[in-house]
Amino acid sequence: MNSSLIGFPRVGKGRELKFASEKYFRKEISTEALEKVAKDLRKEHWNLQQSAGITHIPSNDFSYYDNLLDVTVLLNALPNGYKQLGLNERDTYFAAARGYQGEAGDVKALAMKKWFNTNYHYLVPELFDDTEIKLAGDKPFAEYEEAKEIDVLTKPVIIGGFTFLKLAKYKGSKTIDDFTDQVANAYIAILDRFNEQGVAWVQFDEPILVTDLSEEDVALFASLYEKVLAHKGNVKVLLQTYFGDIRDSYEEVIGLDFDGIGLDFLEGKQTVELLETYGFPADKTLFAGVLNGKNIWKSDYKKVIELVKGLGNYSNDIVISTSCSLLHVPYTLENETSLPEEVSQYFAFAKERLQEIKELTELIGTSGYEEQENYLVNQQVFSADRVYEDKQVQAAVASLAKSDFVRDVPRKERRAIQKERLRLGLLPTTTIGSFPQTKEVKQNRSKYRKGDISRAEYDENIKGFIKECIDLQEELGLDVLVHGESERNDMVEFFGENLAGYVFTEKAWVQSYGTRCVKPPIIFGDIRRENPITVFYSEYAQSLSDKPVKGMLTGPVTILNWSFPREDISLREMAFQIGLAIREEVLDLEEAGIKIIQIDEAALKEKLPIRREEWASEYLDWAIPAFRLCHSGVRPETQVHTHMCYSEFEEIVKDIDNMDADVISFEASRSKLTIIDALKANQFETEVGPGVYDIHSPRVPSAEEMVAVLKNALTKIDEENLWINPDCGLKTRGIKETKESLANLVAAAQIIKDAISV
Ligand code: THG
Ligand code: ZN
Repeated sequence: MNSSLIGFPRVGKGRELKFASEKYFRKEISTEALEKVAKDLRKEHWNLQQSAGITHIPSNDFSYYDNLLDVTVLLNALPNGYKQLGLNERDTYFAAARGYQGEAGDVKALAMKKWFNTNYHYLVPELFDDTEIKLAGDKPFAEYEEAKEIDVLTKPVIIGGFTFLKLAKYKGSKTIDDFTDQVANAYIAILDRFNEQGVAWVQFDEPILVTDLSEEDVALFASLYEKVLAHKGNVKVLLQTYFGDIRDSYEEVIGLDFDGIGLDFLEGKQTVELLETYGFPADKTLFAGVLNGKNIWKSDYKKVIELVKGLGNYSNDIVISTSCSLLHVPYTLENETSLPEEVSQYFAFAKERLQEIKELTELIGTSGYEEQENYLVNQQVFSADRVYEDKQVQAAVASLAKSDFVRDVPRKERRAIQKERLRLGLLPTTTIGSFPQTKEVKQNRSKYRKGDISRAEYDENIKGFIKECIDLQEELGLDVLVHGESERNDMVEFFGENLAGYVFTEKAWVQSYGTRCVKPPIIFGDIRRENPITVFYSEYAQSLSDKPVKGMLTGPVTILNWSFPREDISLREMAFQIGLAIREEVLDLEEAGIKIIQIDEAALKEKLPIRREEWASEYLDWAIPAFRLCHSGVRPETQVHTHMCYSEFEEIVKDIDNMDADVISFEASRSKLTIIDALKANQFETEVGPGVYDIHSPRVPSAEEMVAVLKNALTKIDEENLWINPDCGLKTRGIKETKESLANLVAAAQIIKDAISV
């Protein structure tokens, strides 16, 4: 049986690409040195897939920053603002990705958004009226040749024209229809080049097909591909979808001249039903996404083989594949030295998933596969009991009552009590929580981890960082302070490490955006808080200042969404278990004298179902209560904050308000301020801090530009309700740019306050 991969992690098993790129950004290495690292990684990854016997090995899944940005460049659609800097090709690309501030000019980065329901972020293409879309790059063709040179015949992978058009922002008066022909012609030119190269299969990724589409959308999709496929020549075209089923377009899709159709049988709830209802064309290959590309648990061979055999009812030309790109899982379990065997035996990361594919393709073709060694070994893992239960936690979740989700005093009344207690005045300034993770901060953690310093020394150092952080904020004149989070690697990993029921890894990195990676902890059993987690640090920080210092926690939905979840209990059950643990921490912080407690739900929207009809029933109906569970036990005078990243929560504004926080801060600077209109339209009650500058870019914003953002915000938000803050935590920034940016922020606040008071 043939096998296909949709994409492979590109950052490298030791995050080589990350470190090389960051050195390049700091001008420590040359373009050639960066390219060498990239080329070596591609080679290693292709060889690995080839030795696992994968028949459809992807190329062009590599990217220096983001695959959608690659397509934007390939289609000549990079905004002029970047081209006009006059930098070389690579640096123009990075300017679009990261923003640029230097001799050549000053431009912001493209907006960044979540890639469907993952923790990966893409850069949003911007189409202007004078954008001329045409084939303008060489990357996919060059990477095909590069692989061919080492005797790997690959399947080039490109994000498809429809997904590109649907995810783009239209900056002028032209709309999607005005660009469709240009896009079709560009993809025809792409296919021409592949024909010249003798490429056998090309994969066009169209994940947007798993979202709710209108009839017009589907018609546009169909007309686009009718044009493109008429020119495919000898190249076979695979339409690849993932992250769900394509219920709105399946009927049209099977009528188009694709040679292969890639469907997701794991997240696609209705995929089998679609095959059952409409059949699958005999002249096409079914690329069956049956192995999880997003989670790290071993595949159950019995289930996979039965699924694939069942698909034989619809097609006798099946290629087995992962459900989505393996970009979303870590590279290999081999990197883990301290996971006990009774834990690691359950896991398969990207490299181990390859091995599974290899074994499965062999087993599926073998009669009596149930007696084969590989099958038996796999089944042993699934038949043995896994020890992970905590009956007490299970009982606590089972006995939750309505009142456990409600604060005693309604928000409007709490507000007066809190104003009286905190006396912050109009337009308070604050930050989201983390401060720059300097070399010293990172060294402290790694020294402690290696056993080079004792816990006492470690904590002494942390106290030093906290003191520096508080002093800095006092100097800057911020109103509500934070302790800076120098004890945390990542806002979720940190809690994972401090909660029973979690296991965590050493090097299981997953790319989040650009060079940034996360190491999601793994929910292995029932979750319980065994000891206070943050109280020591928050209490110390508060002792250093008369101003309020926020206690900083991560909320249950975000902890869940940024972990690898269990597959044997529901997300709801896990969220409530984590909610109970965070609730205990909240109450301990309050007891320790912390007056403001921030519970971040940075990733609240991440697992919002892609299909609107499932929003409430499958998600919001437990996600919002899980957050409320954390803070419903505090006294009315304790102010609860929350924070959300990459917001785009216009459509769930009511649900956000219903989290019943007192204050929320969110990202609003890279994307437009449309969210503010939505707040007004929905009579949003929670006080708000729409971020006044983009922290994901090293660029220092001027006070004037923040004043403009604030003036705009004040046209829609009552001054009594407005907070002033950056749009996210500062951990990825350098100290120098942070000081400058925050000084400008405080200055901007003063300018606005002065303007209001006259
Ligand atoms: N944590 C997790 N997911 C996230 C964020 C987070 N997703 C969205 C948002 N924040 C943006 N993503 C990141 C991801 C990683 C980093 C910053 C923002 C980051 N990572 C360090 C790096 O790659 O160098 C590694 C962290 C470490 O040293 O432990 O800075 O905050 N889960
Ligand atoms: Zn954020």
